Amino acid sequence: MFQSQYVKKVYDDLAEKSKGETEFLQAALEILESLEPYVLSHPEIEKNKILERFVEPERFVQFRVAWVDDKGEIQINRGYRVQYNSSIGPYKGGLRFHPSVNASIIKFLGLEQVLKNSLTTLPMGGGKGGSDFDPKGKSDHEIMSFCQAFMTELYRHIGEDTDVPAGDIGVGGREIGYLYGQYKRIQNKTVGVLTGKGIPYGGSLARTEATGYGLLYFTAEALKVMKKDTLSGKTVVISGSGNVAIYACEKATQLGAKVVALSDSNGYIYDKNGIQLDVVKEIKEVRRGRIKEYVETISGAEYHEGSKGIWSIPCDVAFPCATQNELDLEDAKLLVQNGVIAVCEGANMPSTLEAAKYFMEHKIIYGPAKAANAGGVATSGLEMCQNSARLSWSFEEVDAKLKDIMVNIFHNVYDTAKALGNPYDTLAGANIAGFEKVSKAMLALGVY
Ligand code: NDP
Ligand code: 2IT
Repeated sequence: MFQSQYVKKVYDDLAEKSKGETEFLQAALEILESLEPYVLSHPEIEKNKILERFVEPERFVQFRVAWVDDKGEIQINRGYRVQYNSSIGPYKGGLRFHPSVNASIIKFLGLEQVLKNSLTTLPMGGGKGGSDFDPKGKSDHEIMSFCQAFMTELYRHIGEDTDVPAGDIGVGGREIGYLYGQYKRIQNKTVGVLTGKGIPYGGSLARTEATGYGLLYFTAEALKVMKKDTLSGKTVVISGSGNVAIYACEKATQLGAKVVALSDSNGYIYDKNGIQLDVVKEIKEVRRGRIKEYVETISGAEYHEGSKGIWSIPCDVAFPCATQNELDLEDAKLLVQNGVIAVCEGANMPSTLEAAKYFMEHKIIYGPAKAANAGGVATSGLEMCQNSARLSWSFEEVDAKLKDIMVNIFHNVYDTAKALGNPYDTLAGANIAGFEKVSKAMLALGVY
């Protein structure tokens, strides 16, 4: 598995200390394995124990969130913030509200975020946070009560030059509004301490669209360079139907592809004529409904129970945009057998390591999450710039910068993979390209 005794020991020690943290160890293994060539050719990494420090978060906060529901009953949830690495800038990364959230998931997301943020080329360190709070079925008032209680603890750990959270699963514009409102009331300061804010109070145009659009800009560049091809006329499958999936679908359609499927955690819809996104937006963004409601409006569309079945639909390009480990080796084999040419990740770690390796071995264009979905955090970085300058840029200006960043990320990843001898090993390309800057900064900053 490992060629370097040093890297093996770092992983083994981490595994010993992190028993039961499966997602965290999965991400750490994927990263450490692919960093080996870099570590072997840079002896200063081992000498200065950079890897041991890199896998250990600078700070991990867990806190109680007590709030009162609409029935007057007290509810208690767990809140988290991991401040993983600040060597290249303030901690930056989303907040996830989902019942599955635990320390392992927050740490895997935080570790990935460190390398992702480095790849954007903007000065942002890595962090992540969230809660096991389940927003599903909660009233607007309950969402607000929870967000206020959450921020009443979180505010002391964050700041516009310290740590800047944003959204992730279960945290969109509504939640960011309530969180930001509470921060402002406590601190009496109007600063860019959160991103993904609404446009009237300091948000950036194109942040809502950024992760999905960025994913498509990355994929279009990869198709152009690696296969001399375009998205025009391609059949596309996208899992999920949240923020990332919706705007991936929008940009894919604009680029001439036909998106035939979307999903949620209950099941998936198949529309052979191409998904009508206005109907999906009405269901998901306005009514906060379920994806199966699509077939009530669109005749001829099908709904299938169970979200995994989506990978059995033949397609040219697949975009997993729901959650971690939603695509395993069996799904990867099915996609390849059905002729997929590119799989680019909108979600974080949606493919298991076996699935990712299978794609790369079969010369499928594989866009690893930390590269392909970096458009969201990159545009968060642009929101921070605008807040600091007390300016707001036009949609076109932000979108053009986003596109530049995504094209640049692809080339950085691809060139690094080529230099390693395998242009399809984008996983190593992304990990090494992201790690190089972080490790150089850590070396320069002295022992900490
Ligand atoms: P949303 O909350 O807007 O949407 C999440 C979608 O994924 C929903 O369709 C949801 O279905 C589905 N989903 C969530 N959990 C599961 C699960 N356990 N099994 C199956 N489906 C599930 O979140 P986002 O669109 O923002 O996030 C999606 C992914 O993209 C996440 O991995 C996130 O980390 C990643 N990401 C998000 C960025 C952003 O800017 N928002 C940036 C970069 C990455 P259901 O409604 O049934 O729960
Ligand atoms: O996973 C991610 O990159 C995000 N959820 C976005 C983080 C951000 O700070 O915009």
